[in-house]
Amino acid sequence: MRLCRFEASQGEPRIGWLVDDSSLVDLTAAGFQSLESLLASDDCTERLAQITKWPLPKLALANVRLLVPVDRQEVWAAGVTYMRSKKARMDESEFSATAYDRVYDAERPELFFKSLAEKVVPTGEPVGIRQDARWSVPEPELALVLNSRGKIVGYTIGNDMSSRDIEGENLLYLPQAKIYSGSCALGPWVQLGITESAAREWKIRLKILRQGQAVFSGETSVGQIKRRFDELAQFLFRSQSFPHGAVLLTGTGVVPPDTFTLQEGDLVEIEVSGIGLLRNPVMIV
Ligand code: DO4
Ligand code: MG
Repeated sequence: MRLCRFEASQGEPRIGWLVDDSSLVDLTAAGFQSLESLLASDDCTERLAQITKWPLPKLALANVRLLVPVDRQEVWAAGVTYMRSKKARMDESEFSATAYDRVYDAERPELFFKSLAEKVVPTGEPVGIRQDARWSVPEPELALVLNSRGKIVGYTIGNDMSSRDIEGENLLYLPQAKIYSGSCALGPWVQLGITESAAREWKIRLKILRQGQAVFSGETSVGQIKRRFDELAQFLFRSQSFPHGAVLLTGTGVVPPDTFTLQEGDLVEIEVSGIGLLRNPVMIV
């Protein structure tokens, strides 16, 4: 079951249930104003199964604009959860290599704040590369959608845009390397009702196009993530509450070669096999 936020003819954001690959049912007509309220209940899929028997308006996906699949949820991210990410980061910075090496094996994961909901970029809109960065990359990541009790209720696709030269210069610059305009994209929708073991079978694919030609493609499997999803979620909710729920990116396992940097006008495509495609052009911010 897939849920989205959408806008039809410049109106207020609405909640949609994708009934197939080309149409959605308008759940706002059934009284649902936010994804947050729908996802708040642990039995959300059963409730939806009841609601969707009602005669609700149906729209063509081609006639709506998809919005970010978050209302007020904070977005956080886990780091160094794949061996590939640990190696890339140890190569990127001799100065910080020990920190990455240690956190990969430590009990406590690396978790960092990534974005307020209102700053997240939806599919189709530009993600940013910093004008003061020399080495910028997308990070294709599976994102856990958590309700206010920390329960994983769904999954979406995330792009944790990063300035690797700024991060590599000094680990204390991590917030500047990770948080800036257009640095977080999420979408296109939330996939519900999937167990962790099913999600671990999914593939994550990254393709970067420049003037229509692929300049990088790579893939990984969600199963390569070192930590369990509930372990990551529990650490996020330790000593912190999220009254609106939260989204947690689970780290990257696809890293372009060190000679590669994004340019304005590139197109970033991230596909997660069980969810869909998140596609964003790149602009300098
Ligand atoms: O430690 C820096 C960030 C790591 C990260 O974003 C990742 O592994 O995906
Ligand atoms: Mg990342």
